[in-house]
This record gives sequence, C-alpha cells and structure tokens, in this order.
Amino acid sequence: MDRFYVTTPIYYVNAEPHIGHAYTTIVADVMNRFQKLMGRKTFFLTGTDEHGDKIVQAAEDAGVDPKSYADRISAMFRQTWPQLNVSNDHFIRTTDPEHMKTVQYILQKVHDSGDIYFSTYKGLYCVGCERFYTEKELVEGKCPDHEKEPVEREEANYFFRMSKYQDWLLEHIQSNEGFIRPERYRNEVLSFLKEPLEDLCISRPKERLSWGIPLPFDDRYVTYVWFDALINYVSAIGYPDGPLFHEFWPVAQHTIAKDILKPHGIYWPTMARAAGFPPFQHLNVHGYWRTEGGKMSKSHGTVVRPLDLAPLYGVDAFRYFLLREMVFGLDANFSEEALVQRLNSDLANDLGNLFSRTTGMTDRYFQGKIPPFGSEPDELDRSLETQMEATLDQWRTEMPRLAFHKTLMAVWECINAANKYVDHAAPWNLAKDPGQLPKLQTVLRTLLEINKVVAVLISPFMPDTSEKMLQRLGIEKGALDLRLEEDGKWGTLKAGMPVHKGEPLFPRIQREEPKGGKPPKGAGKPGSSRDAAPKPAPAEKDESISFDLFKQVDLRAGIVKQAEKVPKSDRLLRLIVDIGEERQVVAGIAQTHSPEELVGRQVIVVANLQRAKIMGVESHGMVLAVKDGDTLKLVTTESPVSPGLKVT
Ligand code: ME8
Repeated sequence: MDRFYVTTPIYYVNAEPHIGHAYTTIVADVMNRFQKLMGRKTFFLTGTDEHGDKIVQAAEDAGVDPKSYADRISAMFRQTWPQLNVSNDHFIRTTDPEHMKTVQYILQKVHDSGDIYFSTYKGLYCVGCERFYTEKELVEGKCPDHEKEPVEREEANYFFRMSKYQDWLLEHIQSNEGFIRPERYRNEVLSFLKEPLEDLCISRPKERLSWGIPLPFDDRYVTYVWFDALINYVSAIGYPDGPLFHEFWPVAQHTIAKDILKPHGIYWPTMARAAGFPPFQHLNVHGYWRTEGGKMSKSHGTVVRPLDLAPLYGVDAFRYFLLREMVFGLDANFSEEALVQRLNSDLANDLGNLFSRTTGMTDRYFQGKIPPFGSEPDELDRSLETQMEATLDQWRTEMPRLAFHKTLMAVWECINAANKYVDHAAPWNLAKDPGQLPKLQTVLRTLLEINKVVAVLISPFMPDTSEKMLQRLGIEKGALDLRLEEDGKWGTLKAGMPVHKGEPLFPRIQREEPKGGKPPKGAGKPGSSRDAAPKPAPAEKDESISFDLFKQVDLRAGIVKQAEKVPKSDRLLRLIVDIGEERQVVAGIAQTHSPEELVGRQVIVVANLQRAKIMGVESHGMVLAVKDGDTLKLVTTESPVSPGLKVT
C-alpha cells in the first residue's frame, strides 16, 4: 500500500491536555513520520470531541456556555500539538458544520435502512460515561470507571440495531488478525462478543441535553455523543464522496488507549457496516500511563502536563522517553526521574557523546571535512555496517507493528557498538602516525556514516535532533522530507563536504534532591546539584589516566564577577566568572560561601565541561573546590593572575 491514514481519539474538551493525550498523539505522529519516510502518502487526523453531558457540566462549572468553553479547550489542544512537533494534517472539531452534516447523513441512512428504531428503555445510567450500565457490568453497584452509583433512568429513545451485526463482527475479527491489536485487546473484544450484544441507545431527549447534533428524523432529540464522535474519522476525510475518503479510508488505522476499546472495537465497525462502508483496517490499542499514586487525577494533583515537561527537558527528549519507556499495549509508570535518567544516559551519554566525538575528531583530524574511505574497511569497520543493516531490517518490520521500544533499543545497540568501536579503533593513536592516515580516514568515515543513518532512523521520534545532526553532516533536509531509500543509505556522504561540530546535542540534566529525600511530584520541578542519573562507571582495574586524557581538561583561572542564590535551592549559587570570556556557572557552594564574599575572588574553572541545566539554570563550566569534612574550600592561585590563564 502506498498510502497511510492514522487517527488519534478526538479528545473531550472537559480537561486540559495531559501526558496520556500527548502519548497517543505522539505515537500517531511517529507512525505518520515513519510512513512518510518509507515514501508513503499519508494523512494524520486529530481533534476534539465537544458534545454531550460531560462538556455541559464542565462548562457550567466554569460559568460559561458550552460553545465558548469548547472553543477555549479545543484551542488548547490545537496549540499544544505543534509545540510537541506533531505533524497532523487536519484538526477536527465535532462542532464543525461539515462534521455535523455527515453525522446527520449517516443517521438518516441507517434510519432509512431500518437499523434505527424507537423504544423505551429503563436502566442504570452513569452520567460520567454517558451510558446505561447492566447490573453485571457494575462493580459493587458502582460504575467501574467513575466509582459512582449510577442513577435509574427511564427514557423513550432511538436505538441502533447493533445486535444484528454481532455475527458479522465476530467473523471479521476472527478472519483479520491485525484488525484489533495487540492481541490482548483483540481477545478482550472477542470475549465481549461471547455475550449477546445489546442494541445501542443513540439519542438523548433535548429536554435533558440540548448540546448535541439534532437527529435528522426527530428534532426532539440530539445524537448520543459516541455515535457523533466516532463518525469524525470519516467526516474529516469527506465521506461519502470526497477524494480523500476514497484514497485513505481503506488504509485507516485508529490509535487509542484501552479505555475506549469497546466503542471503537464494537460500536464503530458495526456502525460503518450498517452505513454501508467497510470498517477501519487496524485498531491500535495502548495501555495507560500511571503516576506515582496510580491513576492520574486532578484531585490528587498527579496530572502530568506535557507543556510543563517538554520545554524543560526538550521536546525530543520528552518524545523519546514516552516511546522508549512504554511497551505499546501495556501500562507504564511516569516519573520525572525516569525521564531525566533516559535523557542523561541514552541521549546525552550514548547518542550525544557519539555524535560529538565523531564531529569533534573530524574537526580535529580533517579540518572539519568528510574524509573518504582511505583504506579498505576491515572486519571491525564492516561489522558496524552489517549491524546497521540488520537494524534497518528490524526497523522496517517492527515500526509498522508498533514495537517502538524494541526498535529504539536496536538503534541504541548500534550507537553503543559505535561508541565501543571508537574506543577500540582509538583514532587518537592513529592520528599520531602519518602512515595510518588512510585507516584514520576509514574509521572517521565509518563513524560519520553511522551517525547519518542513526539520524535518519530516529527522525520519526526526534525530528529536531535528526535535522540538527543531518545539518551538521551537510544534509539540509527537513525531517518530513527525508526518504529512507535515498537518505538512509550507507556510504553516500560526500568526501570533502564540511561537518560542523556545534554544541552538544543534549546537555546533561542535573536535579536537586529535595529535602526529605523524595523527588517532587508532578511536572516541572527539577532539582539539585546531585546528578539524578549517574551512569555506572564501567569497572576498571587500573584507574589511572593518561597524560593525554588529563590534557583534555581545560582548567582556567577565573575571577568571580557576580554571584547570587539560585531560587528555591539551599546549595546552589549562580556565578558569572571571567575566564577570558564571561561564563555562567552554577556552583553547589551556597552553604559555605555567601554571594557577597565571592565577588572578586580568584577561582579555577573547568572550562570545557559540557553545558548542563541545573534547576533550570544553564551552567557552562565548574568551579573547583576541596571538600573538607562538611565545608568546601575553593581552589585558587598562590597570588592573583589574569583571568583566562590556563592551569598547566
Ligand atoms: O475518550 N494513559 O476522550 P478523552 C494513556 N472523546 N493514554 C491516555 C491516558 C492515560 N493515562 N488518559 C487518556 C474520549 N489517554 C473520547 C474519544 S474518539 C472518537 C472519542 C488518551 O479525552 C488515550 O488516547 O477521555 C485515551 O484513549 C484518550 O486519551 C481518551 O481521551
């Protein structure tokens, strides 16, 4: 198939976007970007669900009318996605006139064919879920989702003859293996279908709820919110006659969490069948993000908001974390510590380090120009290429199967193999011997090639990082314009083209451990001077370092120009130090030194330390001190020297 259509749920406008919404939407974005990379024509839809009791209640609580309320929250969702680099083609609202027309068209069609009838129903109704429950479905007499007792309600309403399609649906699921996936959710729907399916109440009397789409055949009623919402997937692409509908509906994939499996796995395919069009191709169902206390909840203050985190840690790091941490289909726990740990280890240490070593050595040994393969690649050089090819194959097969974490693990195995290759090939030794120039060229070229392919493979997950890496390797292409066939090929970099070293891709994040030991709950509160995620040092017997390695540390004399406390920290000071240039450095010395006494002091600074953010404050360098019991004593010079002089 050369086309691909992916959707997210359309989110209720009764709550602000949180990490669960962000996950589904980023997953859909990753799928969309992957398919584009494979050369397919794609369409990606998201939007908001704006009718029904829930929205009326939320609007009432906010003291505004439902439309103004929906406008406000819908705009929040719409504005969130570009900030997370989500590349949706369309944003649908169920209050869009085109959508409302399509809902009425389908209702009329199904009514005309005899699959909608009028009847009285008496039952137990949960306002939160906006549906009737059977006694059997309740847990200790309460709605399992809202943990509230449903209210008894009797109503004359319209019903969709869903039961008529039970056998067809069963057969369809059984004969289409990936129709609902992963398998656990397919089995869950199959087990719903073991019981006789009831018809679905698809209307609400206007006297009780007027905020909805009027039934075209009885204006005393509005449409039940699920019958309205599910239709967005076809109304957005111009059902019944639009060219997009013909092009994309046969390849539609819906992405949802397990909470809305039943409407998508049962109501929606039977509705489509009754309206006379085939069901979607795949329903992709993922698990739930949980926070420390379990389910995310407003009242417990455990709602994690994506826009608190992404600007703090970087959009790409946030996207990477979500996709790497959750096994698609299973639940996962969210914690900021885990995010920082992934950022520091996988991104700063592994990927960031590989890229800066590669570009740094190209700069140093080849004046920043891509070298040719100077010598025939030997077994070690070729092993990287072979591993990369295997990873590419895995990537091609696992990505469409939603095994994002596995794919990322395979890419990281390549990154780690490349880092080991650097240590093994030791270019710094080759550089000492002019006779080894051809070999040095091959080693660097192999590394540059691997970085390029990695940049292409991570582009669906981390589009900004991918673009940045490629740009520094001389490839000027937006992430959405990359094509695997052209851009993912090994060996196609052009010798002689410039490579730019640039800043580290991912500055390490350091967090403050709050008093009492426990990390802060919720989002956006990074902490202390202590690194939250020290990577365990590899066990080494001989801990001595070479003189060459020591020489790589750029120690300079500096004079403190300004000093002030870092807000909300007992230990940290923000210093401006003159080391020949002005540097901002965060130092953990507030308990032993006041800001006033520091101004004018001579200090020694590690000048070439990677930039890091410490409690949200950028630090570029480190002030040296000696720990003497509980106090810290600053390292200084015997007598005053000019700032910027090197320590030798
Ligand atoms: O159900 N973990 O909207 P909704 C992971 N309007 N994903 C989560 C999550 C969590 N903790 N919480 C929410 C609706 N989600 C209907 C959908 S579609 C025709 C109508 C995500 O705002 C996940 O995608 O309650 C879930 O299915 C969706 O938000 C529910 O969003």
